[in-house]
Formats: sequence, structure tokens, C-alpha cells
Amino acid sequence: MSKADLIVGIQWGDEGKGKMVDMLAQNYDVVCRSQGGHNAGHTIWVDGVRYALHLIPSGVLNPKAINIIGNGVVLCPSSIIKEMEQFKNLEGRLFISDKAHLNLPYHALIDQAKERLKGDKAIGTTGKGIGPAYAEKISRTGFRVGELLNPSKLASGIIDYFAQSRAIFDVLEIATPNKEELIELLTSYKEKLEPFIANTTNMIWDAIDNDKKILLEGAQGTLLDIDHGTYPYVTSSSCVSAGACTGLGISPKDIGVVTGIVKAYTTRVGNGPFPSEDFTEDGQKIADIGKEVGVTTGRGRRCGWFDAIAVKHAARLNGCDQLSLMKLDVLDGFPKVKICVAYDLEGKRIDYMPSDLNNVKPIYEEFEGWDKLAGIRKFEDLPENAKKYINKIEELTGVKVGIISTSPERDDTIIRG
Ligand code: 2SA
Ligand code: MG
Repeated sequence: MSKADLIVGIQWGDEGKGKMVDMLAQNYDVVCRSQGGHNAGHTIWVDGVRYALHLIPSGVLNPKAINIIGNGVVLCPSSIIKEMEQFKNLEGRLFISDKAHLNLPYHALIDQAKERLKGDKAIGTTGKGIGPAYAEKISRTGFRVGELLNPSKLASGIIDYFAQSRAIFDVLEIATPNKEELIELLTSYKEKLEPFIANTTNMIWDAIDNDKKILLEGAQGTLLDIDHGTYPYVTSSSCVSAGACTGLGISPKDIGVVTGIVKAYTTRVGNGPFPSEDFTEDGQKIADIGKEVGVTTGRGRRCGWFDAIAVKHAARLNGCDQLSLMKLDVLDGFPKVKICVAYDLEGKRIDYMPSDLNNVKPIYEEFEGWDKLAGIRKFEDLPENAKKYINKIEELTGVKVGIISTSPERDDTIIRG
């Protein structure tokens, strides 16, 4: 029996999980996604070819690995079909849970209409229909991937749903789909996806029983988690490690090493509180050097300093065995770097994350910067100031920094024993 190792984002997403998962996927037999949808995104370069991944697990770039999209994901058929076109011979290497929920074109329309109606209170979603697809799952009015196998029955179900919800769709100005066109669309999805639809729960149990090496790939990040994030400025899935259990059908006892991925600073895309956001030219400099632009929507990311309070909280929620510190080189050349070591909550210093982050101000400690990290692959070779920065992160969060990334290159990674 094996245990499944897990990679989870510890901030507001975009921590650099892509680089870690791509590196690690080479050593795993099975790579799984358990939550989120095509709101996630990362780009991978292999032998000079660019691959954009949104729904397909990163193991797709390892020809020997099997990739599973679990029941906890919301699957947009048109998005995954387009993504699949980048690869050859996916049959037998990609499996989609028949219990995953469908994210259909009208979900994106609902998402975008609701955001428009919210005006300046908008969440800043990716507009991909993620919230509405999960909302229907929880309301028990959703449709599942397995239903694609019978397009005319599914089309009837969708048309009935539109009839029941007509008043709401009127407000959102969303028309009922034409039934013939809908059947045609769903049939085209079925033709492309049928070979990949499977009972993935049994598949992953078999992998565990047969001692396969399994990697669970998180999407988004802990502070965007529907329960534990900065609600309502969150995504609609369970981004924490526990979510991987429900999203794949495995028990907490099946989880092995949990690695929390953190950036050496903090970014956030979309609206909502962000205590250590830097509005000065330092924040802009981090955004420029770190190329902080969303992979899925092309939106600029807000930037700021490492928030040790938020990371300590997130690491505890996930049960992190280690942290993987990404993009440390982006801070190269800053004369001083800062870490948020505590919050000021209405004049009181606190060292924990309150349920509402809106009223806290960051309390910083400043550190001397360093010169250049690219190419460094051993902890001993890091500049003293970079070592001090990492040691401080360990001290403040209580978690070992086991992996350090010193450039986007796969090999520029320090793995500490
Ligand atoms: P949604 O679309 O309902 O999930 O949006 C709700 C909030 O979740 C945030 N969110 C993300 N934050 C960071 N990265 C994400 N993925 C893409 C990327 C985003 C992009 O890799 O860069 O390209 O813009 C992601 N997906 C969702 C979102 O910003 C809202 O705050
Ligand atoms: Mg991303």
C-alpha cells in the first residue's frame, strides 16, 4: 500500500506549484487533480515547446504517468477538449471521474452576469463559471460528467432546469439553449470525451493497493479555500489538503507527504483583503520582475511581502510537512526585504490570522537583501542574507523550508536533505 503525496498552495494561488509539480511528476506513476476547474492555469516549457495546462494534471508530460481528474473537479468539456489537442495518445493516460460535475457554457454566463451585477463588490472571478457550477452541485441541481454518455437525456434535464429557474435566468438575461443545438453540442463532447470517462475512485484505490507512487496536485491556494479563505473573496472549491480526500475519494490515512508551496513574497489576483500588499514602487518592481500576470485571464496580480502569519495559519490547515519556497530570486537586488511578522488589529499586536482579514495592518521586520541567486543549487552556496531570510520564515511559520527555487529553470532548485 502506498500513500499519496500532496502539493498544496499556501497563499492566494500562483505560488509556483506548476514548476514543482512538473519536476515531481517525472517520479510519479499517477498524478491527480481533486478540485477547481479551468480557472487554474500554468504554462510549461518542454524542449522549447509551450504547453498551457488548466484541467489536465501535469503528469501528462511524463509519458509513463496516468492522470486522473477526480470527482471534486468541475469540468468544462470545451476547455479540456482544446487542452487535449496539445497532446497525442492520451487514451489510457487520462481519466475523468464520471462523478465530476459539468461546467457548461451557461455557468460562465451566470458567473459573468453576477459579477457585473455586483459592481464594485465583484469578487474578481476568472469568469469561467466555477462558482455557479459548484453552487448547482451543492444545490443538487448540477449535471455530472457521466451524464454526457446520454446527450439527449442530459439535454432534456438541462432544458427542464432552465424552465424551473426561468425567473433567475430572466434577471441574468440568459436565454434557454435551443434543444437541438444543445444535443449537438453535448454529442460532440461525448464523441471526444467518452474514452476518458471512468470510475476513478476505484482506479485510485487500485493504485494505492498496488503501491504506485501517487501525486495530488492542488489548484488555487489555501487562502482562496471556500471554508478557510478570505470569504467571500475566495474560489468555490476546497483548496486545502483535506479537500483532496473528498475530491478523489481517498481517506485521510492515504495521504503521505504534504508540501506547501509558497512564494518568497505574496501575490493575489482578484479582489479581497491582502494585508501585506505593497502599493509603492517595490510592489510594482516585484510584479515586473516576477512577471506576475494571470495565466488564465491575463490579469495583473497584486504584489506584496511574505506574510508569515498567513503562511503559518495555512501550513497548519494543511498539515504541511515542509514548505517549498518559490521565486526567491525575484527578490534579488532589493537593498531591503520585508516579512510580515504580526498583525495590528485595532491597536493590538496579534500573531494569528483572525477570521476577518479586513481590519488588520501588517507589522514588518526588515532584512538586508542579497545579490543574485540564479544557478545556486546548494543551500550552503546561498548568500548569508538569503539564508537568514529563509531561517526567519522557518522560525515564524514553524515549518521546515525543504525546497528552494532559485530561478524558473527546473534544475535551479535546492532540495535540502
Ligand atoms: P473563480 O473564478 O470563481 O475561481 O474566482 C474566485 C477567486 O479565486 C481566484 N482564482 C485564482 N487566483 C489565482 N490564480 C488562479 N488561476 C489563474 C492563474 C488566474 C488567472 O493561474 O493565474 O489567470 O487570472 C485563480 N483562479 C481563481 C480569483 O482571482 C478570484 O479571486
Ligand atoms: Mg496559476
